[in-house]
Amino acid sequence: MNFMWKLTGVLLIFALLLAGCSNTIVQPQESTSKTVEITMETNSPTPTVGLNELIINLRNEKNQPITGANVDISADHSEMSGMTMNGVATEQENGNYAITADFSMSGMWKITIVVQKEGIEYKKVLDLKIQ
Ligand SMILES: [Cu+2]
Repeated sequence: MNFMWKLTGVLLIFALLLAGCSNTIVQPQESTSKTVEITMETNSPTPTVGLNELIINLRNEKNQPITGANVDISADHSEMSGMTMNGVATEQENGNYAITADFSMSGMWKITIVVQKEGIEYKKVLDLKIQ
């Protein structure tokens, strides 16, 4: 018996799926799940130029206040590049986190709220009109 193994045209194709290469940059994800509900209000219904208090409220899917979170706020004057301020909101009662911001100009400001809780990051971007 003569066994002839004719190995012709054996191509080894290594498909390297580098799906994990984006791990170096952790981008905050837009909060699409119901895990953290982020809402914001201001101390005045018609915020004007100058000091304004922003109150962020955090709720879970059962509408219970979320405590012990880290809440980073940044504000960008939408019509101008480089006019940015940021800070950490101070926790209050009932899932509220407050920060006082000095808006130097009227117009539309983009408020970016980044919430960190137990290693998970949630993000919400809102527009705020300063009169
Ligand atoms: Cu400006």
